[in-house]
Amino acid sequence: MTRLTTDDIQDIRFELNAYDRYLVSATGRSLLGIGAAAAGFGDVPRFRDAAASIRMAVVPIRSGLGVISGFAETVCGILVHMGFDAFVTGYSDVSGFAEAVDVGAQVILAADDDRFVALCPRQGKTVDNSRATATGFVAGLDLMAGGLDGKRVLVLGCGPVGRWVVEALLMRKAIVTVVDRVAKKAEGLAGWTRAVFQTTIHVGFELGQALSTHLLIVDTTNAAGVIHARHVTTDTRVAAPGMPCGVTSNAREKLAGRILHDPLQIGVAAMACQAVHIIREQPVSLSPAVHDGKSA
Ligand code: 2YG
Repeated sequence: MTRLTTDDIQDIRFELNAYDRYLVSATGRSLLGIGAAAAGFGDVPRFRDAAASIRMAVVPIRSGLGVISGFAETVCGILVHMGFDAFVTGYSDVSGFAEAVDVGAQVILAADDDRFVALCPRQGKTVDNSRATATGFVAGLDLMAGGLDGKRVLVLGCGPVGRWVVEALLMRKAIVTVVDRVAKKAEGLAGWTRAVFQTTIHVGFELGQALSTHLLIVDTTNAAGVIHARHVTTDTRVAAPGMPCGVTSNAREKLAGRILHDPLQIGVAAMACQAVHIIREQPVSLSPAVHDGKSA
């Protein structure tokens, strides 16, 4: 799990209109549209109305390595840009959670050193950034490629994001090959998909050969310089949620508008849209409130 730096994120919230223009040129949809697609919403305008009525709070967390300057403000800026009623709590940590609930936030976003989640307390549900990032980037690749059904897709990296990327690809009936620097991790992921989805994915053992034989690639690694210009053709499309970006600058130039990469935006957009989906599916928790261990 890569820890972002202030440098990685400090300009994001001021460049969201330009980023939307890029996303529309690459995928036909904006950040909201990609997030909505990741959460299974086809009709964006209807979704936008729902979004405006849902208040979201971002709570700075000081545990562990502490606050990343600009992190909460950037997450909030992405949500406001998408049309949500979002704010950063004045307090951090537990006081921030209490503040969020006191002002009626239905979704509370917070990150410590290990997890970045969107909480839906009234529904008793959480949305994890790793899984949302995976679904967001796969939705974007799907839009860039005009559908993934029956298409061969290469996934680099078999960590948490890689696993959820494979799940999202299999749900779109893609033909998946995974590669990881640690062969055992790739084999482990193949075993998991056989057990959970009764589906076989292919394990690639030679990175260069795998890159040269795939036009659709998802890079979830935290390595720089994995995808080079020699691996890129005019039909190659890359979704790269990994930080730092695994695509070299020459390869990015060659890819032109056929690459998706950002440190936070698509993942946050997918988290927010998934939270809206949870709230619309289940306006309030149906399970009886439990106090002192007894049902109320
Ligand atoms: O509240 C704060 O400012 C800090 N406690 C945030 C710490 C976030 C640490 N995690 C990361 O930097 C990334 N895993 C965030 C998600 C990146 C998605 N590609």
